[in-house]
Amino acid sequence: MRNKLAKGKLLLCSGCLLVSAQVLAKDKAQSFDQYIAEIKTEAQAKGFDESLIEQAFAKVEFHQRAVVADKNQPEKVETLDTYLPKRVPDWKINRARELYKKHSDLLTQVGEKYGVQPRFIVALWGLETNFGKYMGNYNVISALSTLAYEGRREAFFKKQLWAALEILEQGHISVDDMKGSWAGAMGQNQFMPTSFISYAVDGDGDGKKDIWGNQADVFSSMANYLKQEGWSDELTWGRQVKLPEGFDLSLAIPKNTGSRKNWLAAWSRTEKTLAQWQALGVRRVDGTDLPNVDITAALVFPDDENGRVYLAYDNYKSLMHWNLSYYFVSSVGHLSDRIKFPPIK
Ligand SMILES: [Ca+2]
Repeated sequence: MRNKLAKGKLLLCSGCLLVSAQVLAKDKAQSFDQYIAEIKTEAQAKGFDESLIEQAFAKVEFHQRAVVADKNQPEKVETLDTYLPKRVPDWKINRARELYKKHSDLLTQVGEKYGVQPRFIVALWGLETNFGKYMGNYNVISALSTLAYEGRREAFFKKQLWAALEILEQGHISVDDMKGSWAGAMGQNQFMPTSFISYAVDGDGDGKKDIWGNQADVFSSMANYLKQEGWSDELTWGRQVKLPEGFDLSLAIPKNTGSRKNWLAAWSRTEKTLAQWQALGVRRVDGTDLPNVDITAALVFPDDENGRVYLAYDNYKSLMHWNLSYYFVSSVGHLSDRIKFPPIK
């Protein structure tokens, strides 16, 4: 009898929990709907056409996974020596070289127009989406709405939403085909909507900037990004170097500068000519002299002074604008070097 009662209580209790979980889920859904209603009003106030707004938000959904992914970005527990072989494995190098060859006419044309060596376009393409294979399957309006609603970076994601509406308004893509990552990075080059507005171009001249499906648009948009951010095809990205014993480590950019602004300030404070670095005892990783060219470079430690050391050339700054991450930039540089050597026949 006592057992039965206890069991009955337990059942009743789990029933209560189930009901309250459903109520919570419903509350959450309702408040997301309310949030979308507010967003739509705000979009109207910004001057977007009412039918465009209705169409854009017609199938909007709250993506629980987007929020979970945003809160669980992996912490870095690697060094560049363990990271690079995983991020730039041999198969990816081979694939990059194959695709470089396959698209060489288009790449040469785009590279000359924008002044960007094609190997960097292919390297970025490979690292962002495995050469267009993994663009993300989230509806961008839903992903951005979810992240704005979640609130941790509401202002940022609302800005991305307005940019996404502008892209739809300009007719470059339909709402249903506007797919991206959980964070709203879109297409084969993973441009956030504001980057699309700033850098995307119509490479094939059909009137649309289609970074999802048109190869000329994808390559041209990437090259245009780099060019707008100061790229020079007379330089490479940087090179791995060796430091002499007792080297003054304060000559390098500190590891964690906290922001792009601080990082650029540290660059300006520490950059020197290659001749000056040579005089300080810095050498190529094989021990030979640095190139005898009149350019400046800054010293970076993606891990710390015991890890890999690089002399970074001005183009490194353009790549750090694309993604403020030493690991990302090192991967792009490394892959681009492997596309260059040995020469593709
Ligand atoms: Ca186009």
